[in-house]
Amino acid sequence: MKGITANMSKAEIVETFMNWLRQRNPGEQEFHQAVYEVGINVLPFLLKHPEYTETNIFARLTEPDRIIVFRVAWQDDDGNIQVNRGYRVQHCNAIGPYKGGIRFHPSVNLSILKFLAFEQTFKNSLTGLPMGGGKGGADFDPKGKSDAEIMRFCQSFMTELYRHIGPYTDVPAGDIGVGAREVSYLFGQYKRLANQFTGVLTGKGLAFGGSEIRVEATGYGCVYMMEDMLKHRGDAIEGKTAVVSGSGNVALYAAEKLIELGAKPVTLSDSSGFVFDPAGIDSEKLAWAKALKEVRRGRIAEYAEEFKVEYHQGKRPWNVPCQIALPCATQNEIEHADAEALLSNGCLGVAEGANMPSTQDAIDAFQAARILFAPSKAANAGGVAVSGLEMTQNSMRLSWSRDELNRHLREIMLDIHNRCVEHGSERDGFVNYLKGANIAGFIKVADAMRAYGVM
Ligand code: NDP
Ligand code: 2IT
Repeated sequence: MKGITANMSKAEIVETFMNWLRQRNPGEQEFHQAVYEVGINVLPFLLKHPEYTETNIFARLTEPDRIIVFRVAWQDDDGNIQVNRGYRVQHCNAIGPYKGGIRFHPSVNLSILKFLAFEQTFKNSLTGLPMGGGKGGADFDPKGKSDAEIMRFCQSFMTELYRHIGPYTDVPAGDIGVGAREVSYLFGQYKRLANQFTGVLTGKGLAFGGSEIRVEATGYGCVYMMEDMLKHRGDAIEGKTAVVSGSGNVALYAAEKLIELGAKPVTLSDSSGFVFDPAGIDSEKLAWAKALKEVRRGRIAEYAEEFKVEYHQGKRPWNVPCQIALPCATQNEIEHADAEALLSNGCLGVAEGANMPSTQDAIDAFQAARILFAPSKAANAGGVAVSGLEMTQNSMRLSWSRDELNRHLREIMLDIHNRCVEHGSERDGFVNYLKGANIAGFIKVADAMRAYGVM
């Protein structure tokens, strides 16, 4: 890359690259953060691999293949016409069709979707399945909307998006604010416009091409990753106290798997606060929490009222003592002071269920303390992995059993763990899972890009 010379230190190389990136993408802080998190490992690796440097692959990978931005107009229940902005970032299809979720949240902007699509490309590569990276969404707030409003919004959103996606082009799925209900409305509208019943979205209902285990996959996969990291250190997940943030799709099924494996989740949260249940969230209480969040769409504060436990309004759960922490809500929810609090309370490991939940200085603190740290592109890859298996089943026009899919998910997570160990082990035996995931994810995409020539 221009400006980078062989005699530069690693820090100078990363800084030179980041200056170039920041100038090209002004104000896109989350995107800068995500590229830095990969660049600190991949840029030094490139020095030893001129085949990638000569072809300028990392710089090319920071430029999405294309970005689609569109108006989404819809009518609310009072008859008012509302307008939102819709996006699809088609980041890289070097190893398969663009694949990644759709997020509906008022904070959605181009920086957030570019960071998510960039991350998705490496995550999908790590799964070993043939999927490229993409992400989409809208600055639409589903909170407080009626089912009819959600339906009209989804139909309007898909009316533009449908011409840009397809089972061999781009296969969206859910993310924050997009669950089974929204995927169903989106798929229904796609099917109607395209007059085709194809595997164009994943996370579909089981009655119309969905896959067993997809709902559970991200949360389960995250706990499997923690289990494998602990095993690799000669430890076990059984008996560990776990702090979980979020109370959505990822958090609820992470808690479910923790309980099943004999660990004790003690917190859940939402954007209003967190509940602390020192006795542990057991299966019965979790079933209640699932009904609260998935059916009644209530707030987590109600859990505290129901089970007479503490509710901490406006706070995140990282000051609660635990051995393992699973951030499963959103980006940058663990800041440096939170990381310090976790460490001083004896936390042994963090597995990121959410995408980029730890800030860079929080990651630095975890790594300096040599605790187990699984970055999101490895720890939450189970969701998209089962999405990949949903695509496979749709192509084959058959459905696999729950046991078979859980077995596949378990194997894929172990394989990701082992590839992190392969590429991230340091001389003293410490495994830098972030470095391992970044390099393993990068190599496959980079090799495909080199093979295609300049494009
Ligand atoms: P959901 O919409 O089901 O749940 C999101 C949860 O996070 C809710 O409890 C929500 O609280 C909370 N949350 C969202 N935004 C914020 C915020 N700004 N501050 C505090 N809390 C917040 O989403 P998912 O569970 O699907 O996604 C959670 C994370 O996991 C995201 O980072 C997503 O990208 C990632 N992920 C999801 C996958 C999937 O398969 N669904 C796969 C891989 C990663 P509230 O209701 O108050 O907004
Ligand atoms: O961040 C993610 O990996 C997801 N939201 C899931 C993507 C997918 O296509 O299943």
